[in-house]
Order: sequence, then structure tokens, then C-alpha cells
Amino acid sequence: MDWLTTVDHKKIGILYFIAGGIFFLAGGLEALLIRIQLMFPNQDIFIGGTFNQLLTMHGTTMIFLAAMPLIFGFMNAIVPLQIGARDVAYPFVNALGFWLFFFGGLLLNLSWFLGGAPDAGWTAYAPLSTDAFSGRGVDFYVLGLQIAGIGTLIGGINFLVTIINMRAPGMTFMRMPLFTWTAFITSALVLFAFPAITVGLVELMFDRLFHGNFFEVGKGGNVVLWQHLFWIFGHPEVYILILPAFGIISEVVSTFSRKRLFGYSSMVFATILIGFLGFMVWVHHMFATGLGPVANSIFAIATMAIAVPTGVKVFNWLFTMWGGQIRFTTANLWGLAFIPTFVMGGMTGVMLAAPAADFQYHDTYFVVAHFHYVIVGGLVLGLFSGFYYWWPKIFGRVLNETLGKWHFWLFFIGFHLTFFPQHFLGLMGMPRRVFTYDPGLVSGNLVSSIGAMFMGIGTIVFLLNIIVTSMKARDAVSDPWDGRTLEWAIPSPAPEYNFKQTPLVRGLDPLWKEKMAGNKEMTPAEPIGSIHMPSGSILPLIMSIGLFIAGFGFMYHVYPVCIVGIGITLICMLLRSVYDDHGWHIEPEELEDKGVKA
Ligand code: HEM
Ligand SMILES: [Cu+2]
Repeated sequence: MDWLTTVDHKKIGILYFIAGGIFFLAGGLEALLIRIQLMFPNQDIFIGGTFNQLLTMHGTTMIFLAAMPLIFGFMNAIVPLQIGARDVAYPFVNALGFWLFFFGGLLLNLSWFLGGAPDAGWTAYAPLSTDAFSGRGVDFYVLGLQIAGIGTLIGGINFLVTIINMRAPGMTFMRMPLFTWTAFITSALVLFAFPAITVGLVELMFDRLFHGNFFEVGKGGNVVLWQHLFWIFGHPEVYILILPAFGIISEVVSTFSRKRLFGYSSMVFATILIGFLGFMVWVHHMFATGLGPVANSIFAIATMAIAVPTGVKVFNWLFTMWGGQIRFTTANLWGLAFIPTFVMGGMTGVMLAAPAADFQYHDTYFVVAHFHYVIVGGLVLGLFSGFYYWWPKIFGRVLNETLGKWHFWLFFIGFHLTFFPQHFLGLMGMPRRVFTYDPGLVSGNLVSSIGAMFMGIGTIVFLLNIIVTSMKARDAVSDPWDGRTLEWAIPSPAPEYNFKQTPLVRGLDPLWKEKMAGNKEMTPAEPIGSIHMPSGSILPLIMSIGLFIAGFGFMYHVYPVCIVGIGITLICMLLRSVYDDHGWHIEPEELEDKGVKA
């Protein structure tokens, strides 16, 4: 019950990990089924519509229901601790964001059991996604993603406000840890990118459910409109995914090199610049649409420009390691593997950014190889690094290092086996999104399928590690890695109120600074006093269930159900507004553990 009503950022972080983790497994299973079908040419295990559904759901699940929620999990679990705050700015909204994502994702996945999953690709290109060419599944896509999208949007706004307003005294913007910086820019991207896809989804909903004409060419609609709306969201989205991974890697590399991050301020500006340029390049997904040479050239140059701030980051990580005392912990192995793997994905990105070349590569496995190098080789390696790094802080137990290394090598080798051959398959002409291929391409595909199984086994080892670790006692010390930032100043796992006394920040890497000054604890910025806590609430859960019910009403055109569902949500909003809840206090006598120590 506690978990259904919680508004605590640490618990909501864990809820995001659990839900995102389950969807990650579902998406992984879909990927394995795809690779089983493609292991040999001309098999007929999952063909036709079934294959399209697997492919669509794999992409949609991984991006919207696994990668993003896991990022939000880290933002929830870590950002308030890194800035010395007691929670996020709006704890209630934070819970609501989680439950909306969860029920949106649930709605989407129920499509498997209710007449078939969406089958128009994760990009849902019109006219494939219009009534004429797709089944009921796309209705689930349209409604599920709208509900989940509201959750993401309010989550992002919450983090913007939190990071702007809730930093501890002395934590200026230019003293914020890099992970918090990337969480901040990611939230800004969410704020500007999500409305674009929401508009697209609403228009598609009108076309599908109420005979609108946004994308019906015969009635004056325009299918390129969908592509613009989708990619104005979609390209920033890929940076929403990668920036937090950059943040995690920056923390991990500097902690395990025992050096401050090289070029901190250039890292910050590179992050901001990548976020900004991320909005200027969406047309590189549309070079082959026929927008003409002028548009293509402008967007090609803007795209290639992103390589500059990205290069700044890569060199700064290398310089951070240079001359450092590098420790090869599992967290750092993922971090070190991230750098070259991500760089490879960036290189193929620049190749794709040349329109003339892209006419060859577009819609081949070359593109598939590219984005898996950046998303799996970048984001997923980053997430795993973050798990090994912050697990003690989140759960109070250190993950097993031996199993961690097995996990790493199986997954890392499997990853390259899976995706490296796909570059060549693409160059040899294998199109993406088809369920068979020329028999001449069997060796590459076979290696790729075997690699995917290695990744699957690696993931099972990770699950095993979680089980083994959770059977140990909670014995993690507050600062297991000799860390530099504020989250390592409080016990593991962090107490409910995080900091007994708000810490005073006196520089970049505040904890390290105090350690170097010979202090055992952070200098507090306030006397010990009673701590104000927000009350839990069941309303976020019920509000989300209301929209979930309404979703079914819209899909099956049963309008009373829509009214009941939306009514539930509105009543919850009313209750929230009229009921005056003052929260509660933790008094100084109850503050058992030392809140701030080094
Ligand atoms: C220097 C950096 C990058 C460049 C120059 C670049 C360039 C490109 C280009 C030109 C395409 C379109 C190819 C085509 O469809 O013909 C593309 C596709 C894609 N890129 Fe990147 N990219 C970069 C980094 C990233 C990152 C960091 C991510 C994600 C974390 C990413 C994710 C994707 C995805 C998901 C697609 C395919 C979308 C689809 O059609 O389904 N890229 N990239
Ligand atoms: Cu892009």
C-alpha cells in the first residue's frame, strides 16, 4: 500500500526501475523473437503482420517504456540527493507522472491480447498508421502514448523546477554535478519535444477515431506532416536518451579516476549546445522524403555540427582518465566501454548525415546498426554503469562484482556481435523492417542472432546478481567508492528526509572538497530542526486509472465509458484542490542517523 501512495522521490525512482525493467525485459524478448525469425533466410516463424507487430512493439517499448522510465528512475533516485534537496519540487505531481506512464504503457501492451499490437513501425508513419492500412493496434499506440506522454511531460517540468529552485545553499549552476546538468537539459528537451508528438498523436487520433483528414491525402491531408511532427519530437528524443548517459559516464569516469572531471565548464556548455542543436536537425530523418536539395543541405550541416560538442565530451572523458588512478570496478568497465562504442555510433551518424550517401543507407540495416550503437552502446551501457555505481545508495547493498563482470562481458561481446555485422548487411542492401532476406546474407544475420542471445544471457546474469545481492544484509557504507558529490555524504540507503541538515556547498565536487580539507562531514547550512514532509496520496494512481479507462472508451467508441473514466480523473483533481493537506513533520528527536557525514 505504501508503494501505491508514495510521493517520496526515492521510492518513485524504484517504481520507475521496476516498471521500466519489466518493459525492458518485454522489449528484449520481442527483440529475441525478431532475431530468431531472421536467424536464417526464408523461415516462417514470425512473418507478415506478426513480424510487423513485434518490430513496432520492440521499438516503441524500448524507447518510451524502458529507456525513458529508467532515465526518470535515475533522475528521481539521484538528482535531489546530488543537489542537497529533501525531495523534488512537486512530490504529488511526481507520483502522478509515474502512474500515468505506467498505465499508458499497460494500455499499449494490452493490445497484444485485444486484437493485435500496433504494426506501423515505432515511427507510425502515415499513411501506414491510418485506418486504411493498420489494425486496432495503432489505436492502442495513439492512446497509450498520449497517456504515458503526459506523465513524461509533467515529470520533466517537475525536474526543471526542482533543479532551478531546490539547490542547497552554495550550489550554483556551475557547481552542479554533471548528471544533474544532463537531467536538467533532458527535462528542457522533454518540455519542448513532447508537445510536438502529442499534437501528432491527437491528430492521428482524430483521423482514426473521428474521421479527421489530417493525414488523408485524398481529402486534402498531408502525410509528410506526420513525419515533421514525429521527428521534431523524435530527434530531440534521441538526445533525451543519450544526455543522461553522458551524465552518468561523467560521474563514473571521474570518481574511478580519482580526478575531478576535466574541462567541467566545457562539458556543461557542450551539454547545452547538444540540447539546442538537437532541435535543428530533425530533417536528417527525412532526406529521402523529397524536401529538396536546399533543405537537405542545411539540415546536413546542422547535423554534422553536433559532432563538435560531442567530440568535446569524448576528449574530456579521455583527459579525465589521463594520469588518473583508474579502478576497474564493474561500474567503470561499463563506463570505459561506453566511450569507444558510442563514438562508433557517432561516426556512422555523420556518414548518414550526408544526404547523397543517406539515399543509399536509408531504410537499410546500416541505420539499424547506427542507432543501436548509440542507443544500446550508449544509453544502455550508461544505464548499467549507473546501476552498478548507485545501487548501494539506492538499495543499501553493493552489487556482486564477479557476477557484474560476467554480465558486462557477455553483454558487451554480445552487443558487438549483434550490431557490428549489421553495418555490412545494410551496405550489402538488406532493407530494415522485413522478415526475410537474400540467402547470401545469412552469415551476418546468423552472427547477429547469436550475439543477441549473448546479450539475453548477460541480462539474465544481471537479474541473478540482483537476486543474490538482495539476499545479503544491507551493509553498504555511505561512501563505498570514495565519491565526490553530495549523495555520498548521507547514509546508504538515503533516509526518508535525505539530509538531516541541508549541506553548505563550497565548490565543485563538494564532498571531495570537505574531505580534502580534512573534514569528516559536510558543513551544515542550517541548525537541526524539524523537517516538513509531504503526505502520501492514492489520488495519482486513481487519476491515472481514470484516463486508462477512458482510453478504452475512446478505442471502442463507448462514450459512457469515456465519460466515467474522465469523470474519475476530474473528481480526483477536485479532491486534490479542495482538501487542504499540511503534510507532517519529523522532529529533531526522531532524526536517528547522522544526516550529513563524509
Ligand atoms: C553525431 C551524432 C549523430 C548523427 C550525426 C546522427 C545522424 C543520424 C541520421 C542522419 C539518421 C537518419 C538515417 C536514415 O534514416 O536514413 C539517424 C537515425 C537515427 N539515429 Fe542518429 N545520429 C547521431 C546520434 C544519435 C544518437 C545519440 C542517437 C540516440 C541516442 C541516435 C538515434 C538515432 C535513431 C533512433 C535513428 C533512426 C530512427 C528511425 O528511423 O527509426 N542518433 N541518425
Ligand atoms: Cu536524428
